[in-house]
Amino acid sequence: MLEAARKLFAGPVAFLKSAPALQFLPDADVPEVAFAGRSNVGKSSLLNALTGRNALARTSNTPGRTQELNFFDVGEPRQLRLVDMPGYGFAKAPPAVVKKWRFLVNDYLRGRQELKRTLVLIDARHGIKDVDRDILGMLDKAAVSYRLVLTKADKIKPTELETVVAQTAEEARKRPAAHPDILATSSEAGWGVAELRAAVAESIT
Ligand SMILES: Nc1nc2c(ncn2[C@@H]2O[C@H](COP(=O)(O)OP(=O)(O)OP(=O)(O)O)[C@@H](O)[C@H]2O)c(=O)[nH]1
Ligand SMILES: [Mg+2]
Repeated sequence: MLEAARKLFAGPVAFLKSAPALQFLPDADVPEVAFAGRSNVGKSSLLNALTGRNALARTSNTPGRTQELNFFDVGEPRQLRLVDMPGYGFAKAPPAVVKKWRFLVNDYLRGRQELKRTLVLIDARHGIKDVDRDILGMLDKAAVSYRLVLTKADKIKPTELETVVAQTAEEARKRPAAHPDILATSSEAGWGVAELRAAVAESIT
């Protein structure tokens, strides 16, 4: 699977379009894998690391960088579409904006036929928070298959990482739509990126 995954991401990756609302979604004609998670957790950075392109998805120190659903096509002929999404739980944005993002993300996640897997990113420094549980509960209820991915693993000690992986796995086991295995990643250090590619390749085959 690692080799198949390497091949999948060795080909071209191209930005397709941004959808600020559901009526702008592209035709659902390719399997999709979406990146969800709190603002600033590292969704856009991990998408870049996964595709090996530094500046494909825009990243920023300031939470709330990604404001639309951004679609990226992978492979020639294209085999996969990655979806970078706005973050949730961003308290500083105006309430109307937060609400708009939440509806956009939730409606997309619940209603998309071609969505094969959602990657729910969790900051390894904090573990699963109540704002994360809200979205996990929504995914469980809608039976949308997802996988928990820890980000920014370079920011904590290996022993701390072990603890948060174990705690996250324990919670994942109790959630019906969650994949039981937890991936620990660092976009900065490149950790877990090959494994994540394999997980993505596996979810579309
Ligand atoms: N140390 C470290 N920093 C990271 C890592 N991943 C992301 N960051 C930093 O975290 C910040 C947020 O990253 P983004 O990828 O923009 O986060 P996002 O989840 O897309 O954020 P929104 O689009 O605002 O929801 C940036 O300053 C990144 O450089 C990582 O693995 N390690
Ligand atoms: Mg982003």
